[in-house]
Amino acid sequence: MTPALRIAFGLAAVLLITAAGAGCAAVDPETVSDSAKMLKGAGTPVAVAGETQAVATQSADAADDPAIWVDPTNPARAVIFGTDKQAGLYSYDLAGAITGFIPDGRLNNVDLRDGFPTASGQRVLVAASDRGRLGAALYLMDPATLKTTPWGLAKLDLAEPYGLCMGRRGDGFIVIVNGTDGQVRQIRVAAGADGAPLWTEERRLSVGSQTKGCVVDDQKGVLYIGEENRAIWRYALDPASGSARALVAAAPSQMLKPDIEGLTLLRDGAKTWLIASSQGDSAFAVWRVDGAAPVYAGRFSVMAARGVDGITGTDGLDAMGGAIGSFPKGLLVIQDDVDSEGEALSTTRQRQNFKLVDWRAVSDALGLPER
Ligand SMILES: [Ca+2]
Ligand SMILES: [Ca+2]
Ligand SMILES: [Ca+2]
Repeated sequence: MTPALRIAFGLAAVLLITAAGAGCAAVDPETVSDSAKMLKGAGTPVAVAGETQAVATQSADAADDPAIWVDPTNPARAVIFGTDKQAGLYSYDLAGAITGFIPDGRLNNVDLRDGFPTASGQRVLVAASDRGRLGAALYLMDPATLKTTPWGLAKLDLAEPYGLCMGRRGDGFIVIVNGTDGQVRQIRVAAGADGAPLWTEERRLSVGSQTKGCVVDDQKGVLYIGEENRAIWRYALDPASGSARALVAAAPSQMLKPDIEGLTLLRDGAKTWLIASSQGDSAFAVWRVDGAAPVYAGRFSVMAARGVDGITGTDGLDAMGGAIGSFPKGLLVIQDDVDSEGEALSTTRQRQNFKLVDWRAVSDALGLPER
């Protein structure tokens, strides 16, 4: 929801209360669908491959952002994390079944990095933006057992933590959290001698207005941030670069209809693709970003198939290239605003979940180069 829309809903609520007198409930913006009454998206059609079980919170904006982990030594072992922004952190298997839930409150965006050193050995560091406790909620997943445990909170001076992404720079595990006021905090996280998390702030940025989606290209040392109503920006991950940035794409535009929501990267051999949720028309814009400057490659939308409904109004998404379970070239996991009853096209939001999409279907639909 944009600040302008928040104000509009606030005014609408005031008018309703004025007209109806005391006792009329205010409109909660989280109960208003992000699908904008769209039955399907405006991009090149791609068939959905599967879906997760719905999150438990119903009739509200709930499911928000996923993150994929795959065992580097066995692509059949994978975990999909997904937030319920009213309730906590889910984990799913590749069939979409819930394998765990940590009831940890208002977690919005989630990301992870492998190989995090602790006294007990390497763990997967998982972080989620926490709008209730105001910071980055931290978790450790044991890659041997696939069990995830809460590990503490990196408290941040953000008015409302919103987007979150993670990166690696040298030995450093970097967590970036941005806020609804466009403020960004970049911290470096490590395990202290006592086993508790230690974090130090590396940089703070002001993007301009409400920000959310972000993603880090560890290989190139690049941080992409989406300013919901205006643009996708590219910063260097190195904090010495300060606030220097370059424009990737502006909005509203042919490519992006606000809100600009989730951002993710997919590595396919030597190629790296940046994928952005164009929430305003339920599409996903794709750029090739391994060269000197981003090269736009097209837009897709995800349609119903195999008894699974299509995707509209996406908040967060994640993608990973290479073999993952039954997906030989890569997998996208994408939040769906309306997990429709009976799988029919619908804009009536009762529950939300995450959809699975085969990267081959996207690559074929957009005619992306094989090599
Ligand atoms: Ca939403
Ligand atoms: Ca749907
Ligand atoms: Ca469904």
